[in-house]
Amino acid sequence: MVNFRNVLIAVIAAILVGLLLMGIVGLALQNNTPQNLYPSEVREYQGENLSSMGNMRNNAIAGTQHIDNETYRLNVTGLLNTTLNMSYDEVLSSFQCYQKVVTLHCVEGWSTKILWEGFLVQDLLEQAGFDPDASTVIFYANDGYSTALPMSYIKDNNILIAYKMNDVILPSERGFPFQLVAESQYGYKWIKWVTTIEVSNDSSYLGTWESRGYRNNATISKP
Ligand SMILES: Nc1nc2c(c(=O)[nH]1)N[C@H]1C(S)=C(S)[C@@H](COP(=O)(O)O)O[C@H]1N2
Ligand SMILES: [Mo]
Repeated sequence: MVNFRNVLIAVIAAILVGLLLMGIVGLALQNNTPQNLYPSEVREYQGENLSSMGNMRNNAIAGTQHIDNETYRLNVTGLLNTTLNMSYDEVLSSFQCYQKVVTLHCVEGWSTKILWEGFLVQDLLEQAGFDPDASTVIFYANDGYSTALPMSYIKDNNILIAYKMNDVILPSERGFPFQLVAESQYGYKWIKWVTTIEVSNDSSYLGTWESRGYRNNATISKP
């Protein structure tokens, strides 16, 4: 005769083992859930949805630059009263910072809408006593990349040089320590890993992509 007590124990044991297995499988599945690479980024600002940093491309000419904030210097040079040579911390503590939601459009056709935080390029130039008649501002980066923009564009549009995006300090792959937020200009003007800003009268200076055939005037035509 079947021992009712043994059957009951077997059934309970089977249920317990089943629950345990479901728990293990569940945990494994949970651990496989993709995590955001930038968990503290903001995705909404004043009612506007922002792009995620994790979805951005990176097709820099020489790959990601890894800049050490301890040894980094930002040089401001050219047609100025004094040249500036500032550490990362000096830049961060010397200028009023501003926030702006601006979309980057690459000529390849993709775009990304980000909350930027940084300093006015004009404030940096003012600190150095720039020649107000100079025509051009040339930017150079750690990977040998460069680009130039008219001084009037920099002055008239509150152009930022950013150290944060979506409330996160720029990661190396996104241009740490600074990326130019070249609002209304195609992505190749948004120079990353900026090391030098030069005030110049060479309005025919051509940057990296400009000298390879992309228009020096990279203004995005409104649809
Ligand atoms: N130093 C440097 N900055 C650069 C580039 C580069 O190759 N080197 N590529 C530019 C181009 S073509 C684009 S579209 C944007 C892309 O910025 P993102 O990689 O942060 O999205 O960076 C720009 N800034
Ligand atoms: Mo680009």
